[in-house]
Amino acid sequence: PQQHEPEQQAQDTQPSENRAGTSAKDLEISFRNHMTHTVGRPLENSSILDQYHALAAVVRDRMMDQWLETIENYKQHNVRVLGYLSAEYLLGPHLENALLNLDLRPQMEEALKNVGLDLATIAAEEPEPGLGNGGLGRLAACFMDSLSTLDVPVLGYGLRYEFGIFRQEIVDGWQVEKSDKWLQYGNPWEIGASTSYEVCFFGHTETYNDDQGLLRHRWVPEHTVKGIPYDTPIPGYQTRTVNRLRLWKAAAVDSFDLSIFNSGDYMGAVRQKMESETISKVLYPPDEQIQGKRLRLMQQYFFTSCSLQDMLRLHCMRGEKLSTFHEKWTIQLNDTHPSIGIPELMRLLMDNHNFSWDDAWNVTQKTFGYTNHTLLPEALERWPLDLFGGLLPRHLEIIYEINERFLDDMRSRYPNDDARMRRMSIIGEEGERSVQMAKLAVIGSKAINGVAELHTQLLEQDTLHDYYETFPERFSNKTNGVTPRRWLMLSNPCLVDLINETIGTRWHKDLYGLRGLEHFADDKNFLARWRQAQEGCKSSLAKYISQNLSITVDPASMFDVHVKRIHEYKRQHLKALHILSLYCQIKNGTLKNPTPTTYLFGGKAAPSYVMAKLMIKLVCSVADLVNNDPATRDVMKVVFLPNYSVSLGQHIYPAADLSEQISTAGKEASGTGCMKMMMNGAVTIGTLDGANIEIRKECGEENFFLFGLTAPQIADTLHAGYQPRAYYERSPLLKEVMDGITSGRFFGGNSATFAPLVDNLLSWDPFFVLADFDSYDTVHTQVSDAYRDTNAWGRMSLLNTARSGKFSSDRTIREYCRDIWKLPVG
Ligand code: GPQ
Repeated sequence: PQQHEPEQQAQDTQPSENRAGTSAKDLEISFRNHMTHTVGRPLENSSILDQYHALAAVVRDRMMDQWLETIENYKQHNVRVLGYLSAEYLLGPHLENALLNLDLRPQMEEALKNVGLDLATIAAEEPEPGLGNGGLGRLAACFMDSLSTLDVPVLGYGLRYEFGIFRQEIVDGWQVEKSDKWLQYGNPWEIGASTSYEVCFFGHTETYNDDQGLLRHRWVPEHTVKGIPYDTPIPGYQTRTVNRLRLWKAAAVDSFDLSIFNSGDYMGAVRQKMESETISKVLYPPDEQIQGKRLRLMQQYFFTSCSLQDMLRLHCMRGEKLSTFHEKWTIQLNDTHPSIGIPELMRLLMDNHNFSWDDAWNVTQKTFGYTNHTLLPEALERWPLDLFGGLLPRHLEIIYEINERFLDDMRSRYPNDDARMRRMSIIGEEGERSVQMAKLAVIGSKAINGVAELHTQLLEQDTLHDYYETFPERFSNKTNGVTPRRWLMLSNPCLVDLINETIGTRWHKDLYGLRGLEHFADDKNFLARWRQAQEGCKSSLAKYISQNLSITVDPASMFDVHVKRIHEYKRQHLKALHILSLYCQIKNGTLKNPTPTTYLFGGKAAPSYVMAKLMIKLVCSVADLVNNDPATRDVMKVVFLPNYSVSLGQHIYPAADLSEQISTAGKEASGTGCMKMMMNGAVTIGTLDGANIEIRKECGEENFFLFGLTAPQIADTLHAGYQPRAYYERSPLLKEVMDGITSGRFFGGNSATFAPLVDNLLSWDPFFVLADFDSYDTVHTQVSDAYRDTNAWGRMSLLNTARSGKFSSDRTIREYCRDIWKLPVG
């Protein structure tokens, strides 16, 4: 068969070969081969882990030709390339995704069956590379999938953390963190490379006269580490493009090591080595909460500097002059974490390549684009000047110069406006003086974007208003998306079979194609099959819950899902309070015939975020209460699923009936879990926040459950002086719940544990939980009623999937390519 022939037909019989002509027999031979030559174990005596490694090697083999071809192709055509810089990539397991994208799955299943093995069992052995915290890292992973699928030349750059996001265990309702040793048995998906770069820290700067007698600056650093690249191939779906994700590991510089070694200080040399390696040791787990730790800034500078040095080298290798760098490269900053790249590129061009300031700035400012992912003030990165200047003295000098030149320009645009100059300065003067990275990123970038319509509006009108007023043309919105390959095709095969059978497979690469399903919205037979597929997913999750948590949940009950990082602004406690209110109403007989519901929670709390950990404990305590009370346990179950991750997400999303997106309006930049659930046919209950607004617009307001204050109403309430206690006094339901927690009545007399949480809500409630409670309760009643009408609910569910086309990351990437990166899309 031709390799480039478009594949549009649904496949009802399993082909003996895939599109590239690979047969099950080929794969079996290759598997046996790798078992012997790569793993070195007889198949009969192999462990599942051995089998996984042999299998991964088989799949990797199939990518290598395409990977080399892709790189060769970029070289030959001297194409413009995107450098995507992100401190996080939450990739999820590779194996099954690669099989899907390479179109090898049926053949591989058959090959394994022929040797008596089961693909799913082996795939479950793969440790998940959890090199990210949540939405931001997962977005980077979805983008990589779409970039390859759309044949866009990209090099993804990041950090190869030895320990990814911690593994979460729940002990007596409390989160306990365990280290994530994802590399302990080796990583078959990465390929070492021979290049390496040096990255410096500390020391001082000095001026000197060069050969021509010109005054120049240089950095005399104190400490140097080496960056070693590890490449992960990223295959596109049904294309030959395999792009590269290059992650840096920190190591000691050999010569440095050796000098101490030669002086006889062996232990000192080893300590140096260990200290160097610390830089890429562990991912910082706080999400949207800065801690200002020096090691974190070292991580950021380390991977950004390696990546820039790599791009400059590749540029020169193509025979190009550095003055054309911005023509051949465009660099996207995934939040401010890599924004140190702006002064770093300036430094490399000026100090190492003799550029003048103006020439260096011209290249730099035309190279970078900056994506902002949050409006929360506590999440906007700022570094104390002392810390920053101590670690990166030359960069601080460059930042001062960028700032001075920028403010000079602003002073001429806005004469006599000192307040504005203070607001626009990169150096924050309130409290401890600091470098404000978002401002640096805005000033040093050609393009700035938010990640959902409302978020971009708020950036423009509020957080970055001064800059927007000055350069409106640099700002744009790029609503997030998620890859339908992993989040629908891979995670929900039953539903996907039904969809393929009904409307064909065109939607795999153009998700708007799902609109074809709308024709079946009133077809009762079709809706019955739709429901059947969903029930299959729910039964499978119920089995997982029963096996892992010994809780029995009814697959026929409504699955009401709230999974995401635990954060006050995401309001898991609002939902917990609501469940308690239902509990009270069932107990006192005011709620007669409740809709049986399973309330699912999942998510990690930053280890240092005390309130978030208390929210987990609250959910688990509520679970203990309602799951064990004979009055409620048959109609409601509450489950906290430990260690929420990409692979667990793949299991949960297809089983969701109701998607909880209940953040305080104006706080969730976008949200992406909402999109995954929508694609899988969940109906959303949500506030007018982030991408919810666009989801509601796409699916129709009649297919979305809206509640809560809007962002302007929140602002007004705050302005008028928000008094949460007034809501408590006014709502008997809320009062009963809060009093029940305070008195210890719900929790075996324990009144102390949740006192900080209740006090916080009653006296401050920064995220308007009490203000939104009644509205949330009212709409939940509507949800419960709606769920009882099976056909009406099925219709809503179907229409949510059918209208989820906008939320493919393919659409998002097309927009970035068109508006910011100026890259052609395949
Ligand atoms: N997001 Cl700043 C994170 O996951 N981590 C972060 O540190 C920051 C943002 C999320 C954000 O909360 C979500 O609303 C977005 O959907 C997501 O980034 C991707 O843009």
